Amino acid sequence: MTLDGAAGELTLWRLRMPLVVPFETSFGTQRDKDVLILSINFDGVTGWGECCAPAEPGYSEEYLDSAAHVIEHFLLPRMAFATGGATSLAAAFAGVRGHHMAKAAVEMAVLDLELKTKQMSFASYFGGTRDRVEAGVSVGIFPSIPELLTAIEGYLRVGYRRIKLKIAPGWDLEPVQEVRREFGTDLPLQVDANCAYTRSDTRLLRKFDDCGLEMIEQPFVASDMMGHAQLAKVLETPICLDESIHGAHDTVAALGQGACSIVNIKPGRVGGYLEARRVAFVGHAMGAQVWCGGMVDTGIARAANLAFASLPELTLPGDTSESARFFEVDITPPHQMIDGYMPVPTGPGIGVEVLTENVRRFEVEHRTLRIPQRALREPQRVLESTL
Ligand code: OSB
Ligand code: MG
Repeated sequence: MTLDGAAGELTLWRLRMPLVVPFETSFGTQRDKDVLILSINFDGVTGWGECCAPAEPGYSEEYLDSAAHVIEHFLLPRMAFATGGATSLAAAFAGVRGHHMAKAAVEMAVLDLELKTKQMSFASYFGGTRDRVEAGVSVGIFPSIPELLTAIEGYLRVGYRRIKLKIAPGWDLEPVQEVRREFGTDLPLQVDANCAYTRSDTRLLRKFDDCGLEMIEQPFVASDMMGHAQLAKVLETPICLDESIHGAHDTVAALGQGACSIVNIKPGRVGGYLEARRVAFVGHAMGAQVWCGGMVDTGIARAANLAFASLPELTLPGDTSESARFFEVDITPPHQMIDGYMPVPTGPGIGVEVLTENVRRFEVEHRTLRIPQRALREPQRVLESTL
């Protein structure tokens, strides 16, 4: 698929979708999902992409409006040079540093478009080998321990096979110990600190070694590779990195210096599914365990993530939950768990239909942009004028 030779159109949609319950993490409480999705229409086919950048720059530097700006002003003009389709986007976008979530959203839409025309699913394109993946759930911080236990009981009752607890100073050892007491030592349990601790908390973090956790995710700030490497030497609990890993090179560096033994791969954070696959391959080759994270995704990114999670290199259950974990009404038919597993979509592209009436229902605004004709006809001139 090439985007030259005919007119293409890209629409940026900003939606606000209510969450079924507030989601609290160490960087704040989320009550709605503000999300940027994009559709690319080309020759009668529509490809959909979702940007995982949250409304505010709390998880990383990127946020919804920064992503929309970068897509409109810097990525869209360069799309015309991606004449080899999705696999050529990285080279076309190379002059724009960072902004992985913005780039990933465009890549998802182009891949969806391309694979729909080829009648191929994301999972088969990626090399997925499973038709279902274990369902895991990320559980936020609660106002009290009884409320946390009630929420977990509900997740276990519907079939989740792995629980991840968000932790932060003041909400860490005690809730984890209470969860263990209530649900036993066989429950696959892990914690995610979202960068909330520092090296001076090492003594506290060592106490998690008695809790039988599968891993502790991102205890320190993203840039503190050395801190994580030193922590790993004194913890029995394996360290998983999320915010620190921006691509395959970071993965090699983190694993090479012993900063982690597990990687949470979020395709948006690393710039797209193609780079996410490289992270999975290199991580697996270096002996790490890798799994697919989530960003409170709508049915679009959830579909693509399930396809990614079906790769054989992804050896641990991910934050691959049902749509109902976050949304009563989604913008695709809901992804539903069956016996503790999430089915991997099999249809062309992302493999799920986008319900445009629901997109309209949650729409805050949209903006349709033409993939510039001048760019399509005279790529070299536009390339020179945009660099
Ligand atoms: O750190 O994994 C994280 C959600 C938003 C931002 C960061 C994280 C999360 C989650 C949610 O843990 C995972 C999900 O979407 O189920
Ligand atoms: Mg995380």
